[in-house]
Amino acid sequence: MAFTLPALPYLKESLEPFIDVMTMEIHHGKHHNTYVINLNKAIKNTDADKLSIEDILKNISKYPVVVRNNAGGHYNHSMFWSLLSPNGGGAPNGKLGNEIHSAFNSFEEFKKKFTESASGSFGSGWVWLIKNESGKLEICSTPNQDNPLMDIAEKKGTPLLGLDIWEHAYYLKYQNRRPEYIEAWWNTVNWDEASNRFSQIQQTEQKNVQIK
Ligand code: MN3
Repeated sequence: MAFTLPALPYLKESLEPFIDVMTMEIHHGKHHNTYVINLNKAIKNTDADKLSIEDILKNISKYPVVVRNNAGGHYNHSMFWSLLSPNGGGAPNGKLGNEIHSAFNSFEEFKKKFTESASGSFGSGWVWLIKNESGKLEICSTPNQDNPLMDIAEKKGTPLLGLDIWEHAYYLKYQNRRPEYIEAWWNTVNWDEASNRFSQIQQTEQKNVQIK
């Protein structure tokens, strides 16, 4: 089954002024679409053709680099769009809010650390908030289109939030001013979706415990 480009869950102009419509058009319609096309081409008539994107990522060391780049690109961007919202920003409530508070002392402290990591990462890549393998929340970054689900990742875990720091994500509006893009992005974060992801991880863990 071929992978497909997911439709945006909001209008592409609706994230203005934080993320401009031209960037959304090219980032989603061209960059992400190219990852989807190249992923489908790379896995055609291979075993990966029948797998979920998550199952491909978990065993990514078994695949050629073209699959790594494009499977990562497809997963990362699909997640990225779902974690943006015209009604985004603010801080998370509920369980995720509490967990961030206990891991980083405060939401402000978490935001500061995440921003520092995103501003300071060299070159193209992603910054993540993950639930790591020991069940703790952690900030980490990956180069290129890698992500923390990959078996080759330095820090492994399930991503709750991801920020694209490739220049294609911000250059049309912000040029070299990555810190301004990061500051603007916080206003678009869909914390409800991040909280949903957090609950889903907890439910999966509970099911796994019951099966054992
Ligand atoms: Mn991108």
